[in-house]
Amino acid sequence: MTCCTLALAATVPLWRTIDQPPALKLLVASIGLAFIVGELWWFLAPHGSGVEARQGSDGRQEVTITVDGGYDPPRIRVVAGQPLRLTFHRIDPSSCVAQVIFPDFQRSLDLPLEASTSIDLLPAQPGLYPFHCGMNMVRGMLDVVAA
Ligand SMILES: [Cu+2]
Repeated sequence: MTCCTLALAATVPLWRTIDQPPALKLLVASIGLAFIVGELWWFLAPHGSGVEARQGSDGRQEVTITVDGGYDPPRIRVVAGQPLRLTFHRIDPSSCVAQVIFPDFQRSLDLPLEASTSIDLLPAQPGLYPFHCGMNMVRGMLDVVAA
């Protein structure tokens, strides 16, 4: 009995291809592609044109950013050539966001939990200046425009 069961198993393939109509293949591939594009858009595309910095005292631009799973607002529009003060208010306990790095300014800032911490920058040239957490997972963008 055992011999026949084994013989049968050998003749029936474990995996066989069931041919599907081309339209169905195309549909499944399209849905997959749509998900890939959507994911790239979600993680990489700029969302909105950014929040404008407010004018503080003595000609300084000021923005407060809430750190909670991400930077809110994630994109900040500031004017070139004017001093900028960014205040981070961290309410996210994750150690991931305990530090924020500004690679183009060669500056970093430690963010204590449940506190507001400020950094002063001088965005001299227009351009896009990303900032991110210590592990480059949480990201924000400074959009510096000409005065
Ligand atoms: Cu991180």
